[in-house]
Amino acid sequence: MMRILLLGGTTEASRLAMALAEADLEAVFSYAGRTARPIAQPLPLRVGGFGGAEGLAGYLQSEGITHVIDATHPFAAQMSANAVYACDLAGVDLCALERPAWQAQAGDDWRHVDSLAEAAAALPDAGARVFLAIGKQNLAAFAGKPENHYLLRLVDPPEAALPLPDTSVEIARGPFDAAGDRALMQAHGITHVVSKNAGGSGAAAKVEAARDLGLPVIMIARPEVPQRRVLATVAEVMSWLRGGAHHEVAPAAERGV
Ligand code: 3Y8
Ligand code: NAP
Repeated sequence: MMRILLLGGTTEASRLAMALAEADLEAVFSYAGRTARPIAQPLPLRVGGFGGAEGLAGYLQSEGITHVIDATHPFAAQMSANAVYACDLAGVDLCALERPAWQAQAGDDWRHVDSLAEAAAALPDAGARVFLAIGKQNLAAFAGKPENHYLLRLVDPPEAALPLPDTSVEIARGPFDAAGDRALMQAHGITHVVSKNAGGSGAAAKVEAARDLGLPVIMIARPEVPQRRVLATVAEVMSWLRGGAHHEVAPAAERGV
């Protein structure tokens, strides 16, 4: 009997959750608990860490999970690494549902960097007005450049003091659109955009808006994650579950449902 753990937190994870629910497959959706009110899902939900890779391996065994789908964000590298290790340990099938990285297009002025520290180093020392739309977990990396103004976009209001002295804070949850981001960036006189190469559509608006406005984007490349099976669409994951994976499951028609 197939029992799926879906590691979520992205647009693709939410789309896959719909497909699993419609196919009446047994699955549980997992959030890290990073936000106060995550989007509801059409699957049973669990929220919070597992307690490292060992904790995840224990969860897989105690919950009788047969398949893990890692549909977390490309920058959720720790979760993805833990999933590879835990599935290996527990002998559970794993596949990642991952959207391709964005590629620079005509009109883009990207500065490619490999880390948050390099992104901070790529900024002017003072006087810039920076759209820092990378969430709240990584702001400390920019504390070395306090002479710039930062427009921060956060999912929830910050509880603690921010590590940057000169900020405007926008509380908003994606997905975002280019027109809205263009207006936001003009209203704040933005001169630089910092972005993770998240891929997908939910975070792309600021990159499109920067192209329209002729602004430079400091684009942070994705962190490395260990080798695992990677699929790019919900359809591929559904056929993997029905066919390629070790535990066979008959198509719905044959199951008489
Ligand atoms: C808790 C679940 C869905 C998922 C929607 C996607 C799209 C909208 C765009 C910007 C960039 C950013 C951030 C972003 C986007 C989607 C997707 C995506 C980027 C929620 C969600 C959770 C999170 C966690 C949050 C991080 C932060 C990153 C904000 C829910 C809304 C910047 C990534 O304030 C914080 O602490 C935010 C933390 C991790 C990155 C960071 O390191 O700070 N996502 N985002 C997940 C959990 O608990 O497991 O609350 O509903 C999901 C989505 N955010 O179902 O439609 O798929 O990418 N999320 C980035 O791309 O740089 C915003 O502002 O332009
Ligand atoms: P991370 O740094 O890779 O993971 C740190 C720890 O958070 C993990 O080791 C795990 O704790 C816990 N965790 C992460 N994702 C989890 C999940 N889906 N379910 C249960 N526990 C999870 O992760 P992150 O970058 O903070 O991302 C956290 C969540 O936000 C993920 O759902 C991700 O998809 C979503 N998200 C992240 C970004 C981003 O830019 N990072 C963007 C959009 C959405 P334990 O070790 O205790 O198991």
